[in-house]
Amino acid sequence: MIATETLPLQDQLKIWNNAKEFTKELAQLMPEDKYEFTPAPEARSFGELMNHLAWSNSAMIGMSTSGKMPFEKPTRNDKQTVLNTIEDSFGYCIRTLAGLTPEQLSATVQGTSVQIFIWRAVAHTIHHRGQATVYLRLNGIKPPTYRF
Ligand code: NI
Repeated sequence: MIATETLPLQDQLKIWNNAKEFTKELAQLMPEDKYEFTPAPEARSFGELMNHLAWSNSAMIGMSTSGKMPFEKPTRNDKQTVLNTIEDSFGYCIRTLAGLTPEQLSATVQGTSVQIFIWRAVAHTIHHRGQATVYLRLNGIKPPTYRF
């Protein structure tokens, strides 16, 4: 194993907790009857987008830390399902990361460090949440100001 510098776990958990709350806030702002809204026919609906954003985190963190995906991909994209996915998936990631030892945090899985998987999950979240803010704007809803 190669010892590497990592961002302190407490700082990483702050980022994840903030991401969970911010994502939940966006999901709450979209009215239930707009969860089917899509800006282009080939793009995901708002519900699909938010489910994809949230569920992917548990898949990436689960695969890199235990080789397993902890949850099935959600099959419904209604508001309550999305809110549950956010709660379950981010909650899983926060609990899992909080329980990792420094050795596990700097481990390498199939040639890629766990830290890289974590960065990918955070970058993926920001990527899709940025899209979600435009979905809100297109429905006349002011998204919350970005925070970190
Ligand atoms: Ni994606």
